[in-house]
Amino acid sequence: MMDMEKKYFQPEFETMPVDEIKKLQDEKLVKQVCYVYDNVKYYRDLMDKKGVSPLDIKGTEDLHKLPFICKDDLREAYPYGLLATDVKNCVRIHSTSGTTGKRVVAFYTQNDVDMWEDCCARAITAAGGTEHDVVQVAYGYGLFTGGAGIHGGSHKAGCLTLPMSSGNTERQIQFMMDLNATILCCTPSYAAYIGETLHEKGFKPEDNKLKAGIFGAEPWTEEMRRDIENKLGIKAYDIYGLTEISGPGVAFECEEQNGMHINEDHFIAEIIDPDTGETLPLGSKGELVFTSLDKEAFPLLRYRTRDICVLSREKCSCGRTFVKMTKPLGRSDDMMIIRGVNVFPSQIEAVLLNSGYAPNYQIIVDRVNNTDTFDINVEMNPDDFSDTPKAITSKEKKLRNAMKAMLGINPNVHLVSPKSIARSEGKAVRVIDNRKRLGINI
Ligand code: DLL
Repeated sequence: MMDMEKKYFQPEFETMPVDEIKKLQDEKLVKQVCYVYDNVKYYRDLMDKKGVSPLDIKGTEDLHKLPFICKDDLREAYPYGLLATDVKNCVRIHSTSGTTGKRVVAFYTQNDVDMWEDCCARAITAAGGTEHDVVQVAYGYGLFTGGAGIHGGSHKAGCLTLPMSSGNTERQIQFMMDLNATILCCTPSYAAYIGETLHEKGFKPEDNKLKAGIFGAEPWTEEMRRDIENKLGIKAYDIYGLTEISGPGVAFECEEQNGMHINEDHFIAEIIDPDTGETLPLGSKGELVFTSLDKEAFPLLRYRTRDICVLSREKCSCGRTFVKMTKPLGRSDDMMIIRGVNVFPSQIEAVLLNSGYAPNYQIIVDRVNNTDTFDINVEMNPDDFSDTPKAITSKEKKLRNAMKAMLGINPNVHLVSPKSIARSEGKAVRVIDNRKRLGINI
């Protein structure tokens, strides 16, 4: 039986009546807009250009008057242009990939970290995490928000935290078994891989002490959920988030396992038509847009996530009143998530151009044994055509290292004959994502 006191991490917010949430959002929004206008020149210019003054924003119904902000703005303002406080007040930076190579950097004050960790603690508590639990954090630690966010949330939820980071599956399994991990947190594909390795080693689901998993950072299907649940003998919960807004925990699943509650006391969610920018009513499928309500270092108003989903305010049996989002159902841009890492074709193009290649390339992604495969075919320069196989291999290696430096993951690079990649009369087919056959919404 779940300890009732521990059903929610912050019940005063998580179960707040909907009209009170709205009131809280109204009040916080007015303050946040003034704060942003006063402290961020980039926003002041955007708002002035749109003819909106902070005085026009009296509550959430005025949200639509504010301009959008998107990844390109973050790139333009890199690195300090959207910072709303002095760097000396910041205690942390995290980062994710941007559209053309420049990474997005997000800053946090101590209050921002606290708020973010509270969100992650809510997710861990919703998955049954208490002081009796051992949380194995197998998300990457470092610039990626996965490790740090869940780690902080696990501390706050009072769990014993195992900061494994990702990789080294042998060690993951040894610690999982020896230290009686009860909650596993990692990307769903890594969870499936761990499950498979356990199975290959002859372990049965009942041999481990795991009871739950909190998996996110990349798209996964219901089939994958059942597979992971069966292999590990656990209940698998989805978790959503993005670096720009804080990291994991912007939204999290409860015991219903049917959509993720958005932490509405800290973020307002909207759904817009990705083509027109028009705000769509609840229940419509469209692009998810977030407005932060109390961030100090890196507040974003109407940030376009490019994730396509649907919001619903149907009463949830868990008692939480926060609006729910479906899993992302696709993207309105060309970002791919490969082995949990965000990859844009434009980054690959930038590496090719910097390395002296023409941008004639094709990316082929697939998932084999629960692991993403990542191949890039690149047309060699006509002069290189007569190179020895050894020289070509060495060029491929050089290009692969440059890709790794840009993307953070290693693709297989294949130099192919000049003019061998099909030319297209319309939009070039740069990406062949065979994971779609598995039903994954890339
Ligand atoms: O992936 C934060 C995170 C870490 C979330 C750990 C959950 C767990 P970014 O690297 O900035 O942040 O990537 C954000 O990843 O816009 C979505 O497209 C995708 N994404 C995140 N969570 C999910 C999920 C982290 N549960 C981008 N399902 C987002 C599908 C997800 N896609």
